[in-house]
Amino acid sequence: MSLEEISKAITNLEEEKVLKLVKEKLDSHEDPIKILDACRRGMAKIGSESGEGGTVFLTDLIMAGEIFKEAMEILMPKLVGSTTKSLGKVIIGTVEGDIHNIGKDIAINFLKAEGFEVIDLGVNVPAQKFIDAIKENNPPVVGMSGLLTLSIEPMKKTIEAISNANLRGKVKVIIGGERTDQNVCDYVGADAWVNDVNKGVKIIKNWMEVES
Ligand code: B12
Repeated sequence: MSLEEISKAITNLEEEKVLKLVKEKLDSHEDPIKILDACRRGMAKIGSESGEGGTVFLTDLIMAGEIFKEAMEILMPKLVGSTTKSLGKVIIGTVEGDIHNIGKDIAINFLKAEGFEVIDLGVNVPAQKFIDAIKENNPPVVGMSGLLTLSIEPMKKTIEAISNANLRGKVKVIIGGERTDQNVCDYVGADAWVNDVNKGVKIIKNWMEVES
């Protein structure tokens, strides 16, 4: 059984098969980092098939995220202490007043699958919480999710608060959610906007100078 089968099973959303193969590979003393990489490849593939003109649906992305999470739960204890190099930290939260988390969580799962360390601030996140998290974690990238028209002002307010705390020069800000576009991006003062996770991962990799 090859590691490629794990990648394929993720792309095909074969939950039980993925978990069985991950356990089998661990039992046969496969390097957990290689197993993780196989999971990542599967996530990258299904992610690349989503978005505009893609053949993968939202429910598939959610499912892939869930399968990845479960595989990680099995792998994590074996990975602790091994040398998986994080590609960098990303802080993500849904802005104040907004409780939509489906898109945020998909983005988080896909960024984790790529190897980023993601700090999830949750939903309805006040500006101060973003600021505290930036001070504490020093991430190069901050992601804000928002699906409501009413989320635009809190995004602007949060980015202004980050500037007022003299932290704006230290972080790139990406906003996501179906309601975002270039006008919203300019208005709130973000560096980039996305309404599809695949583009978001590419932009963040580009910022962190990670080869795609
Ligand atoms: C599911 C849903 C809900 C669920 C949320 C469940 C949950 N746990 O998230 C529930 C029922 C709770 C809900 C509540 C409400 N909702 Co609602 N909801 C939706 C719905 C149907 C789908 C949203 C969704 O999950 N989309 C799928 C995800 C995957 O897409 P996405 O968020 O855009 O994310 C993708 C990308 O944008 C990107 N992404 C997203 N975030 C980020 C962040 C970063 C950093 C990156 C890199 C990428 C990224 O990655 C994702 C994958 O590609 C939309 C309809 C729609 N067309 O969007 C309405 C919608 C967003 N809701 C709406 C409204 C009005 C509400 C309510 C105010 C309703 C009410 N009267 O109570 C409340 C809001 C309460 C609040 N304070 O937030 C409106 C907003 C209208 C507007 N323009 O403001 C919409 C558009 C429906 C409509 N047509 O009226 N909602």
